[in-house]
Amino acid sequence: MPIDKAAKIWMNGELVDWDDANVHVLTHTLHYGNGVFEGIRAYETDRGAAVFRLTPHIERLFRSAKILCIDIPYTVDDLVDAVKETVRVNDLPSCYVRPIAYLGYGEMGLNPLPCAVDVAIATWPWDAYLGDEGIRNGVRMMISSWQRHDPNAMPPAAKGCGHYINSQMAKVQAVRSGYDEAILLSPQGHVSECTGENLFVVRDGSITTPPTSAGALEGITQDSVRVIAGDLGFDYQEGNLLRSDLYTADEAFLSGTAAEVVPIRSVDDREIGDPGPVTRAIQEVFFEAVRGNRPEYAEWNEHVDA
Ligand code: PPE
Repeated sequence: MPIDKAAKIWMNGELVDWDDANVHVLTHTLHYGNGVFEGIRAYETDRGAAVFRLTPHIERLFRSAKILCIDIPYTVDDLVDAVKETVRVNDLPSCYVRPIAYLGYGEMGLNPLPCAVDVAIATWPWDAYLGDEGIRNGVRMMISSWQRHDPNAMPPAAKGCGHYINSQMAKVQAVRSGYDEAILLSPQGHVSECTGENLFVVRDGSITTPPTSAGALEGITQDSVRVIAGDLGFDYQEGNLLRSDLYTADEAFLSGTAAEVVPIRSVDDREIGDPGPVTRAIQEVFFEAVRGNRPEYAEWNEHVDA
């Protein structure tokens, strides 16, 4: 998806002009893929822009970094403030926010420990990731022949840059096969997640989402769905799912920061159909909550203007 330029990008504590936010071609992460990132959204609310669940996203960035032995030279509070500053100065009512901690220029070779750790935060307007039509009427999914990572090869709990080669292969296969998005299975054959989203199945009014042990990222939107589902009185649990559970679901949907909450219409051409009542109810509350229209979830709206 093409990027629309914003004015400034935060790099190692400075706000630099968009076109000057460059790195050297020998930047370590460019070669070996060891870096960590986050995807966050800010939404327009009555009180100005609010970053949705900003602090949990930055905390996850630090957990990812810990797993991959990247020592971020800032605190969680530093980066929470830096994201707010970046959103404020770019003056976009709603936008996507991309913090990344990467191994910089100056070292080569596979030992990452001596590398300088650089941090950048960019923001740009990003429309519905799987399309407005997808949000309204659902997306068509295929189960990829690519597997999710074995946790002892690439730890799925870390949102690592290089991890996303796996997602890209599944995405390419899905798009070239005429589907909107892919679902990946774990090496044990359990449903894991999508290329950049968690996944949920609804059966007899009860919602099930795969656990981290099936290779799913601990999604922050997934956690918002958990809370909203509970408040709406739906039964919700983490549990292993097989591909046949997808084919026979009453409803299915996915969640992610970029994608938001999106119904699933079909999996491998087995129709699930129009978005059902559980999916609709959760979607509705979610979209009200991100825009600050749900007082019970006010703590999720981290306003950029104090
Ligand atoms: N699984 C994966 C693999 C994943 O990348 C994401 C987010 C999620 C689940 C959902 O997590 P959360 O955003 O905390 O609810 N994917 C990010 C990257 C998308 C991209 O194309 O880049 C995102 O949604 O920002």
